[in-house]
Amino acid sequence: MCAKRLALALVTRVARRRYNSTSSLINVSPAAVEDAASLTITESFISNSEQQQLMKEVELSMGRKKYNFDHWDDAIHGYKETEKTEWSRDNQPVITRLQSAVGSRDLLLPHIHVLDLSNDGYIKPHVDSVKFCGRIIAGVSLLSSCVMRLQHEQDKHKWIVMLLPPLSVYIIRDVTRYQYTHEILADDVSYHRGQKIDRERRVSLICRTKPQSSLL
Ligand SMILES: O=C(O)CCC(=O)C(=O)O
Repeated sequence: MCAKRLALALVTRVARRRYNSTSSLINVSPAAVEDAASLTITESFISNSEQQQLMKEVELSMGRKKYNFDHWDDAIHGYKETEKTEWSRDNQPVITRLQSAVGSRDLLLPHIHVLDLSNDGYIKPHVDSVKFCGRIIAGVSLLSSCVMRLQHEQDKHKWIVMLLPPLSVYIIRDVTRYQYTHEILADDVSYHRGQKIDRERRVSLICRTKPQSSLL
């Protein structure tokens, strides 16, 4: 086997191993196998009681905000959100665990983005702006499962579908972050491996790295 093919075989094997432990959660088109090595899902990243404790604080922080359904063209439909830098003593350990999974403190944006999607909310395909965030995004899912779909912007044969159960964390880096769009599917099209995934209210706690330009 020539060196190039050997390298490709190794990368593919590493990619398979990276998502094998959660392979039932990730469905990857053959063309995207290599790229899928740049993302992970960890189930039961938090416990049920941590989820309950976090939700108490999230509810308090959201106050009386209402879900936003305003404009058909918005990237997100049926959501409310806030950004938090301060967490209660009970919840700080989970937040620190999430931040440590992403990287060292000085690489991270200081706030956690809390995004609350109503049961009929969804996020349209988008690539996050490199102006506002860097090469890694990680999200803990609370309350409901949902399906996240990634689609390569130039190559329609490259797609990745992830089932995100509550209590799990996903991490998306580099190639899947910059070259793929990501979206959270609406309930009526929320399928994973042919199985309907019922969407209810879902809250995510999202940690991002700083824009690369700010690290230079
Ligand atoms: O709620 C999530 O986990 C994804 C949010 C998202 O698409 C984003 O922050 O760009």
